[in-house]
Parts: sequence; structure tokens; C-alpha cells
Amino acid sequence: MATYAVGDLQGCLKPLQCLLERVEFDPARDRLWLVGDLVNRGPDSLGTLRFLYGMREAVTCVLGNHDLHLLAAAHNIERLKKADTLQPILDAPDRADLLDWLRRQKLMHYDEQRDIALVHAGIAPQWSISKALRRAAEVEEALRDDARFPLFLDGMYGNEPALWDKDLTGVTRLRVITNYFTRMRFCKADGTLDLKSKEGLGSAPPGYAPWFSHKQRKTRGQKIIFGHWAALEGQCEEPGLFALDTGCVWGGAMTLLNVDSGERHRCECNEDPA
Ligand SMILES: [Mn+2]
Repeated sequence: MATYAVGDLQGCLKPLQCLLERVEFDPARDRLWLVGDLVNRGPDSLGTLRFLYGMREAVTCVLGNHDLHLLAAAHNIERLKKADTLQPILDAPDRADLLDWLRRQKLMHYDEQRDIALVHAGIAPQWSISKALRRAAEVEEALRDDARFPLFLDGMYGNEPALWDKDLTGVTRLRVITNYFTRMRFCKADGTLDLKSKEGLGSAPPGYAPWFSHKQRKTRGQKIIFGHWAALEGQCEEPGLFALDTGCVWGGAMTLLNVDSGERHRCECNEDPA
């Protein structure tokens, strides 16, 4: 039995299948961890979601910003943008099964045995692993609750407040938690987020730095697998961190990591984004 983690799929099904074939992945025996952003921008979001749903017993998944965007669009809370490739999912006869499965995924997974965390964007520098798990659970509970789910989706969008405060309440509280786990790249040492800059390490606004680089970060030295930041190109010098988004959907590559051996496999992605 082997456990693999794969970077942002964004509807790129063929590269995923290519990587799984290369390692002779067997869903009856092996496990696949996903860093989120399973869908959108790429050529086959519906096929990707169906493929994962079909082997869901073997899959551990955390949600990314694009996955949450899909859920909001499905509930008519957000309109699809021009570059979105989510319409086939919304039109699919099996959309209820697929979206219900997606909605029950986590914001953070922690494997106690391996002492390794899996998140989409990152973990706020001011949170320990245990605190982060409690914060993630708040959003996960809202996602699973039929009454609170649409309220959460409706209040989820926005960049403010930019800093976590334990006294926040309601959807504002859930929005800030969600922004840390699914959208963060740069922040200040105290955790104040900048959600506008998307480029590489050098593009931080004054006073901001990559979330993982702050010396006081509570999870420093711990193992964290994350995606979301294609401009890093899989490079992250911080001990214990594994950056897996290598920009497949943008013509880069998809990266599959053997979680135990650290071996990486790459599949170059030549499919044009839709
Ligand atoms: Mn993302």
C-alpha cells in the first residue's frame, strides 16, 4: 500500500490518469490525497470529478477556492465567470451526487501517524496544527449543515477582515478561516492577509512575505503538503513543506508525491485550458 499526494488538478484528468498509471496506482490498495482545486479552468472538470467520485474510498481531499466557487455557483450564489469551465458539472445528471460528495470534504486533513498536514493554500502562521484543525472544523461543520450551508456560501466571498481574531462570529468568522486555508499566499508576521498578489516569492507587497516564511510561524518544521500557488513552481525551501501546484492547467506539469518516500513524479501538461 502506498500513499500519494497530487497537486491542483483543475479539471486536467488525463495528466492525473497518466501519473496514476505510472505508479500503478490501485484504488483497492493505495491512497490518493488531493490538495484541492479539483475543478475549473481545465478541459474536463466533470470527468475529473466523476473519476475521483468513482474511487472515493481511496481518496482524501481538502477543498480549494475553485471547489468552493463551484458549490456557490451550484447554489446560484455566484455566477460563473467567463474563464470558468464548470457548466458541464452544473448540467450533469449526476451533479447531486458529485456536489454532495464535494461538500463533505475537509479544509484540513491531518495524518497523526505520519504527523503530516494537507491543506489547499496553507496554515495561518499564528495557528498551531491543533488550533488550525479546530478552525477548519468550524467551516466543515457549516458545509455539512443543510441550514447553514447556503448562508456560509453567501457570506464566503470577500477579502475582509484581513486578520483573524478569535472574537469574530458568524459568517465573517468562517470567511476569514476559509481565506487562510484556501486563498492565502502572502501575509504579515501577525497573519494579516494580502489576497491580491499571485505571483512568485518576489512579488510580496511591502511588509508581507510568503505565509510559510515567517520565523514565528507556529507550524515551523512540521510537515505540510499544499497546493494553490502555481508561481512557486513546486519550489519551497522551508523544511517540511511540500508545494505541489506546478501549474498543470497553465501548461506546466502535474506533480504526484509519494508521501512516505518523498519521490516526485511529474507529467507535463500539454492540453490547452478550455
Ligand atoms: Mn487555489
